[in-house]
Amino acid sequence: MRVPNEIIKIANDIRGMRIRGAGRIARTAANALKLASELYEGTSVNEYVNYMRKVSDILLNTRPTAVSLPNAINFIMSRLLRNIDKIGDINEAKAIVRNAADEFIKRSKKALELIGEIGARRIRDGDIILTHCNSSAALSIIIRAHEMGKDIRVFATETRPRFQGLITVKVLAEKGIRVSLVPDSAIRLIMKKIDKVIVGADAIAANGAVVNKIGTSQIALIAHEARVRVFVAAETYKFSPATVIGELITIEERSPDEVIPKEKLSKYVRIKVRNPAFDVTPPEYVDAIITEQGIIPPQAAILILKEEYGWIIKDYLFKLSSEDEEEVTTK
Ligand code: RUB
Repeated sequence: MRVPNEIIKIANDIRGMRIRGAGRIARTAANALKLASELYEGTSVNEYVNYMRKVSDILLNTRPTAVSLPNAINFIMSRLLRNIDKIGDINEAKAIVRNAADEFIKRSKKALELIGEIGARRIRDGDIILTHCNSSAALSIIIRAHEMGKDIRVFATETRPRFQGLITVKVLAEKGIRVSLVPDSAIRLIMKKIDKVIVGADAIAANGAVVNKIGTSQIALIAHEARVRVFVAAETYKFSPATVIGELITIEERSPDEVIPKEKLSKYVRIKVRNPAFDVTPPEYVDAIITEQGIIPPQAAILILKEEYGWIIKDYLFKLSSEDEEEVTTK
């Protein structure tokens, strides 16, 4: 069966950033799998599995950096594939996908709430916080601290070239939080005022390195210089199991049009415009990662990975060792 237009539209919305932010991308993908499953009209379980794999690939090919996307898809598809021998008919297969998608979305929303609760306890009355881009996990902490009655002030960067900082300031101002918008380039000047940096994450590697919106690593470096603490708010489904075996997280390179519109660029010759969308902050520049399971030092990322994704990691290691065997026998 061909992939329905509704799914192609969702994939295009993620690619075009009409749906954005790692957590939201993950929940949207879970919903898309559920919708695709409901729209499937055939009766063969095998064909259904192939169709669901195709839908998964289309969703996976939208944005490469947010690890929440493959983690959400794996959460659902692994439940289907693990039970494949026991599935009697198509309705049973569809029920597995529906329940897994609902469970993922429910857990994801609960995680955001818990991160808010846990993180807000780290905020002191009078704190001045700096945030970058637009992260629902980081906002959950800031908003919860405000709800607890703490008197806080926030600086938010514009976050060029897509200006997600404008969403952040709007949300915070609507909550009644005092907030100032600053250009990305003003960070070193204003860092003197800041008590804590709180940002989100698209991916966290096994060594605790944090991948987030371009500019995050500069902010962390400047914070380090000024002895300001850097907190990363991230659900456990932002942790990347593939990094345990040394895979790198792909940094998305987006269209140059986002930096300078085509008509303007044509006035300049022999210029290449680059637009990397994310960067990597080394663990040394991160003080703590706030997850729904508690606060961990970045160096403990591997423990979260072992607990949450031990089964995937075992799978990777098994594949690697069978590749080794193949190499030996073909030599
Ligand atoms: C968004 C971004 C956010 C993380 C975390 O990038 O870098 O900080 O995705 O967000 P983009 P959340 O706008 O390119 O998607 O905490 O909402 O998951």
